[in-house]
Amino acid sequence: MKFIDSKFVKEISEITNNMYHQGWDERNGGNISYMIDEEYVKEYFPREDFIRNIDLGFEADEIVREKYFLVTGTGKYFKNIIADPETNLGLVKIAKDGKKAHLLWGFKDEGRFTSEFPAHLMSHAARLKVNPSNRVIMHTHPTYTICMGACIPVDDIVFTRKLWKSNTEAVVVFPEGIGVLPCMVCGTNEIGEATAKKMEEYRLVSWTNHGIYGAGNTIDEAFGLIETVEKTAEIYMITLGHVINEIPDEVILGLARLWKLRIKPGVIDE
Ligand code: 2HA
Ligand code: ZN
Repeated sequence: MKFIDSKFVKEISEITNNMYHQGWDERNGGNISYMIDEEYVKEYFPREDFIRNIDLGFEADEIVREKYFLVTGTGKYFKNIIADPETNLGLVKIAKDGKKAHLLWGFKDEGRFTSEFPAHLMSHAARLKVNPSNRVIMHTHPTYTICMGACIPVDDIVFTRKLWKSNTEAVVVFPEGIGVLPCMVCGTNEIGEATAKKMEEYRLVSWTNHGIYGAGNTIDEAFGLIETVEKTAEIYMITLGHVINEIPDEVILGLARLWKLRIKPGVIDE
């Protein structure tokens, strides 16, 4: 079987098409990286003939060296991936020295990975250290999440509390809360490092005035986290200034008891 027909390419093609249709990924907005275990890569590329090397522009953490990532291309549009994955996606192996990536498949038009690949690799490294099963880092521009970030202080506890108080699903889906970064220049190592630092604690990081990062063991987990934040942010923004029935703290604590959740301390008074 060819790699283009693999479940990995299919999953990314389908989810990016879905995300585009949610209205989250205008133009070249958004990027995804999916770590693929060696045993699967070897099924498709037993000889590992590299097409070319691509500089990373930073030194990747040891935990992601010699690991394989299927990643979206820079300047590429989510809406176009499903029709032409081999141009819009690339499969790379991070070199042993951590400074470059070997291209195994894709980026057919001489392209390279997303400008946010530093943030992705640093986030993968941070998540893998707390959860060795993490495989996916997903970045996108969901409208209401960006609106909400613009309307509230840049603070993990405030954002988490407002989400938990607006939709009973929120605390159940992300009991650890959400990390928040101020507006920063994207595509840099600095925003990558700041994102990765938050990823030590959270699977979700909001980039104020820009979008969101989600992490997960699967595409479904990362997407599910982001869509729950976005749905909740939509509820928050539509009801902003009108709310009478906010979710009481006791209900949030009751949900935590029912689902045996370890919720982030300091968000709800106990
Ligand atoms: O890849 O979303 O953050 C385009 C972006 C940059
Ligand atoms: Zn972005």
